[in-house]
Amino acid sequence: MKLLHENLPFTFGGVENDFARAKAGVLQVPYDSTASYKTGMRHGPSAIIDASRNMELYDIEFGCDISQKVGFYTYDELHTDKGSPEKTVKIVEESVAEVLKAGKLPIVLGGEHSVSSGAIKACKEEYGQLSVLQIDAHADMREEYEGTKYNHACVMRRIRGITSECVQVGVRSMSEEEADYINEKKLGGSIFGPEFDAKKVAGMLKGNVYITVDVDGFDPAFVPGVGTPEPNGISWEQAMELFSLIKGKIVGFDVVELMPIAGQARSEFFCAKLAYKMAGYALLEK
Ligand SMILES: [Mn+2]
Repeated sequence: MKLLHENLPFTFGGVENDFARAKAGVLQVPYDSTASYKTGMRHGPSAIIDASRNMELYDIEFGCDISQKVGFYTYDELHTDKGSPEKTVKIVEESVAEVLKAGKLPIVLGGEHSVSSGAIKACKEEYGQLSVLQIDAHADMREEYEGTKYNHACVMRRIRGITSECVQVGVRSMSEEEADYINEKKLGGSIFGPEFDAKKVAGMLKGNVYITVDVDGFDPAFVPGVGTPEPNGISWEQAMELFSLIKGKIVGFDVVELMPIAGQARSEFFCAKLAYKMAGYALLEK
């Protein structure tokens, strides 16, 4: 698989695409074929890139221009398989493996949530031990949905099959099947709603940490541009507090499920700054 692309029109942060210097590799996965309600997540990555070119690169909290210290390399959009979520997940896995092989922090911009399991599989292969933090309104613990195990509604079930070290926060919506499964497997202690104790959650995340952010985990007042918005949700401050407690342990992350709303930039700006800050927590605090 060849990922490099030297002449992208737009890059994350609008920064120069310097492959040798970059410590982070940005992958765009424009995919939304299993979306259950509204679609449009395929436009998420380009909307995040576009917003990121217009945000301030100096960060008050870090006291520096994160992009200068980290260096971002933006890859061309992945060619997903619209007819097969399974093949798309595999394409993401191979692409993230390549980013890891190049010694860079993988940053995956979705696209719908199903793509995250490919990224996590690649990180688990690379690191052996991997904890996963999921921010999401939904448990995503169905065994299968609409004929495929690779539906976005099943992604945490797939991820928990890759690593048992998972913590979910912001969860406030699930099916009866999922509730029964969680009770039966006694997983309730690792699944929290929008009110969670950041120190407790951080304490559960051992070793290498991958963070998968379905932005519907946040209150839709902050991020209205999602396919399946749920009332309530976590705040920006809660997320930043949690990331600051696990900084330096983050080995990869994704920001998924953005569904841009025409004429309103709030959601894509939120996602762009979120990914930018997360890269700072991952790479500037080693
Ligand atoms: Mn969700």
